[in-house]
Amino acid sequence: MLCEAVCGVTVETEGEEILSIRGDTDDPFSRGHICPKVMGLKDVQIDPDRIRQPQRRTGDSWAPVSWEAALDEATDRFAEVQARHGRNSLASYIGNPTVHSYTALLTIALFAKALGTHSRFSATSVDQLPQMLASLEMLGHQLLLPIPDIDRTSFFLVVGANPIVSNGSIMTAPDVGTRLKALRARGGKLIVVDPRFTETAKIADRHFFIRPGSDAYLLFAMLHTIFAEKLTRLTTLGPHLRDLDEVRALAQRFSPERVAARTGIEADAIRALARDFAGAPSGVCYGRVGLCTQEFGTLAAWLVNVLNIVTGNLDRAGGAMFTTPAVDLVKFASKLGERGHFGVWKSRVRGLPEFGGELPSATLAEEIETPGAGQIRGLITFAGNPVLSTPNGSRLERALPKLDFMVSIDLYRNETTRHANLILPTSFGLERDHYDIIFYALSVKNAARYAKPITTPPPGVRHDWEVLIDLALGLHRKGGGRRDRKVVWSLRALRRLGPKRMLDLMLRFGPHGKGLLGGHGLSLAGLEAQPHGVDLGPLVPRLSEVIGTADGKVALAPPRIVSDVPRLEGALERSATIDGELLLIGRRSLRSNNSWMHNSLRLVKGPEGCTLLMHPTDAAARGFAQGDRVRVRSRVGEVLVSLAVSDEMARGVVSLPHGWGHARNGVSLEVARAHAGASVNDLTDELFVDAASGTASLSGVPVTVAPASAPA
Ligand SMILES: Nc1nc2c(c(=O)[nH]1)N[C@H]1C(S)=C(S)[C@@H](COP(=O)(O)OP(=O)(O)OC[C@H]3O[C@@H](n4cnc5c(=O)[nH]c(N)nc54)[C@H](O)[C@@H]3O)O[C@H]1N2
Ligand SMILES: Nc1nc2c(c(=O)[nH]1)N[C@H]1C(S)=C(S)[C@@H](COP(=O)(O)OP(=O)(O)OC[C@H]3O[C@@H](n4cnc5c(=O)[nH]c(N)nc54)[C@H](O)[C@@H]3O)O[C@H]1N2
Ligand SMILES: [Mo]
Repeated sequence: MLCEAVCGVTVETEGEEILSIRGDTDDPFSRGHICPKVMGLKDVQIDPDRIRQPQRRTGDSWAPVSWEAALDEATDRFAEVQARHGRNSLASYIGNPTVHSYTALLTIALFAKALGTHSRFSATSVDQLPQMLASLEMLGHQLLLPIPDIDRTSFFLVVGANPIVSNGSIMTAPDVGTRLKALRARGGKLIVVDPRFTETAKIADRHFFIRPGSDAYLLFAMLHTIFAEKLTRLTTLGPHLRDLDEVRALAQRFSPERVAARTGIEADAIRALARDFAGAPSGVCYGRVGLCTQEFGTLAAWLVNVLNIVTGNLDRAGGAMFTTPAVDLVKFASKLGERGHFGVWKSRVRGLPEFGGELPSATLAEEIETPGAGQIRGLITFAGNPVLSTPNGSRLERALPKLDFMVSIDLYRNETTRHANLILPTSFGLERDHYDIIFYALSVKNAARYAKPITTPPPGVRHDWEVLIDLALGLHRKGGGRRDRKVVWSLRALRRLGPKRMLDLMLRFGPHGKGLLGGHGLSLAGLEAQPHGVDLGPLVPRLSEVIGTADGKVALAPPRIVSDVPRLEGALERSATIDGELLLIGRRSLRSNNSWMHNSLRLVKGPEGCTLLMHPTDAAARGFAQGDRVRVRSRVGEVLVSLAVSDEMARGVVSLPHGWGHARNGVSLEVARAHAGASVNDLTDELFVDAASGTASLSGVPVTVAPASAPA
């Protein structure tokens, strides 16, 4: 409900009161595991600052308003914006918690179609976009994401992910710590490549510090070695690969010697790592946020796949596999002809490519600020906080007041939603039924579980899907949005029948389903009868059944990705920093969830969460001591934070977590304001993107660090 690990919980209630939340020991997948974040389920639900009735802003003051009046005003104003300035002048930003609500997910695509705008943004372009793009270009479907088979692998190479804290991402793996310990107990190896000696690195066999943003060089050099030493293992996949020679030729240009200085990893170590990986009985390379949100994120995500493929590890046990989920989104979308698209149109101001109909969030502020046809004048945010989560959030914060009208569908009046004219509040967590449609599709085992609502939503809120549909249909009635009868018909049908019926159909017609008439297999009623969830077995090879490329082959060197290799090569000799600069990266904490759990006292109390980590040598060179207040500056801005000196950090690299910075005006989060911290995205740069995809380069931002007393 708020985490990718889908851990089962047992909730004890008395009436509407939640007495306790514990790990469900009968859940076959999560086996009773939970983490501190689980208490967010209760704390957010009962939070006095939570919005429980629509709110309307006049100037700086807020007043409750009825749903009817709110929806009427919102659709009036947005229809007017679109009538005057064209459909693209209305924008939407869809945030991360959307993926935790199956009802929102089943509605959001129709909602987007109904708005009929090209000005769509989401958290994807500050997150996994490069992985989706690599899948689209290589495998023919943006959702066909390879998942590490960690329960059976003998070599797990983790590059730019920290599953011990994040609980695993695009790798649904509840209790991942126990799974990684089991890997080592059976003689397997866990290797971590990260500019910080992370919590995951601490339980690994080996950790390599890497210079931020240089993963594509490392991966290329590993491939260089594998090709040069003839360590490829093409197995049964061989005949189904395209462009192997082209990849070999590209890898030839990146010898371990050539990339050693740039990556900070010695040539011999790179060679040894390549040999160990290729020589392991099975192995899988896995990258996540640190790999994606960097200057060469698309190349790095592509090379991770290439490495798994040429070592014979794609689509086989212990390698990178494809989940066979009970709700098979890849198959459903393929049937509808929706495999994804890329670069079909470009952003108006900077010309960055759309992906799956969305533009990079790094362009949102400039699209609001820059006059001309298509300038954004209306905005709907849904479960998102882009002021804290997208690069140069301060610029976006300055741009939002320039909008003609803004609506936020959210639980809180926070750094973003406080700029809205209307906030429309939704139900949350235990107040609604739940099925992890996305995370069971990215899971290290095939599994499924459906949960009924446990408590009743406050009377003044509505379910997220109801709000989305009512906005879309209202807009349509007033002449806004796209004139598409099929979409309107579908929205009406969904409003009448509800997403639960749709989920049932998707389960019945999924790979484990029972169909319409009966027989064995899953249906919603069947899942309801098994509240602890069902184990649907280990991952099985299935690439040939789901691959979406025209010729059914895996494209190893997709032109739209390899055309970015010259940029990578061109940057090899260039230093990322000038004298005195450090490279900034992020980090996550077990007691925090992006930007929206800092209002839970039990999660934020204790040691300060938002500190700048710095290596002792770098601190000494600047005369800093533990706990000093420091001023961190980048091209776009500066923040004041406390310093934590730590040899966890690579030299020349500093780390600041994201999601903080709650001291802004107008924010109604009492606890979070008292533990405000500063926003790392006041330092990240909206112009620093992975040029291939437009994904924000949140990692590897050059900064200087001075004493707080230094002039601002
Ligand atoms: N407790 C908690 N759990 C969460 C979240 C949360 O906020 N809190 N957020 C959830 C979300 S939305 C997501 S997407 C996932 C993310 O899941 P992960 O990707 O596993 O989480 P991160 O902690 O961001 O891990 C990224 C790692 O990349 C490293 N890194 C940074 N730059 C580079 C680089 O250039 N190269 C390499 N090799 N490494 C680099 C960082 O030091 C960090 O250790 O976590 C989810 N789980
Ligand atoms: N520098 C830096 N920036 C990052 C990252 C990083 O590692 N470093 N990580 C990036 C990643 S991976 C992600 S996913 C993004 C997240 O970016 P966003 O999705 O923009 O931000 P969140 O902090 O997840 O904010 C979620 C919002 O949804 C609301 N909300 C929670 N539950 C519900 C619900 O059920 N319904 C509704 N309607 N609203 C709800 C919360 O109140 C909050 O306002 O941040 C990105 N930004
Ligand atoms: Mo994310």
